[in-house]
Amino acid sequence: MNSRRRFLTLSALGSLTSLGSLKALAQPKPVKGPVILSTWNPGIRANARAYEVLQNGGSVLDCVEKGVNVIENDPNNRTVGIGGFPDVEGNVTLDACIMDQHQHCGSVAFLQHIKNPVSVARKVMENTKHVMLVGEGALNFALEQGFKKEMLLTEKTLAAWKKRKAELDTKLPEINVENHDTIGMVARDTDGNLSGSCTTSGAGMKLHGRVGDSPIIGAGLYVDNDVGAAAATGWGEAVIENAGSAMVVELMRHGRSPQEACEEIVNRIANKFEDWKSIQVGFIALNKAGQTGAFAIQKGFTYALHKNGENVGHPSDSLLKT
Ligand code: SD4
Repeated sequence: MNSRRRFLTLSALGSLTSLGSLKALAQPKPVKGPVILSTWNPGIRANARAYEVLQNGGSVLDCVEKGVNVIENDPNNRTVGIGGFPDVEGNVTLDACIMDQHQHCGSVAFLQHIKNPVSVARKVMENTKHVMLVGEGALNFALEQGFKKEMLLTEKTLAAWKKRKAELDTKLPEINVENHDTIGMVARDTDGNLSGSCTTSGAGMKLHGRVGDSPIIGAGLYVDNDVGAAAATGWGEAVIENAGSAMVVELMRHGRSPQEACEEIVNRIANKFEDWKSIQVGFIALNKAGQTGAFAIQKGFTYALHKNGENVGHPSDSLLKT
């Protein structure tokens, strides 16, 4: 090789190397170890259990199921599982879904009398060739699978429902206040595999038969093991209309950070939903590298993050600041 050609080859190699290292610098440094992210303050308790499941050798799918079971089993939580707020006719009807690292998912909607809908959703995923069961069919399936029929309406929620029902004649439901605390959880194990879950009693005082975003794959939850995972909370109709969680994951696929992806989809919903200032919608997102993000329309959304061995609740940033 003559010396000029040799010089050109070497400098080309040199610039390739520096471009390569620049690119490497721009990549997020992967977080080591498991990362568990969930919605709202009860997420802290759910994360703690989820982490314990992983530490005891459970899979990331076990972790997102058992983690949110803690909140489903808590009668004092008004928006999930037993003690969940009833619909306008006084029935507690639950929605939930779960999704694993192999793109498999299961879901139940409008399910009554079973306090762990997310576990029924997992059985739908694992023991049927379907993704989603609803209403009586979902209940019969749950009973066949060994779940126990229970009274989900507690004395406390019944009293609160009666009071709310009386007020409804004079006052419309306050969306932002009444529909909080659905738990969505997304997690990554030490090997980088992702799973997610979402469970709720849905919007308080909803019409009987109404199904929200939480059991809809792509709306309340989405997981793509090549990219990341996202979950939603808030006014489900706005989330469904915009395929919320699937869009957050899709934006991450195209290079957005989890935070940027959550912000972009909240902005999109605000641009498209006429009455956006009177609803709450929040997203959490996690990518393959273990980076996380959260964003909401209204102030007050919180999330719980278990990372680097610490489990901490955080306030989320929001579009409306007051
Ligand atoms: C729903 N998205 O049924 C649920 C409610 C919720 O926090 O997230 N509450 O529309």
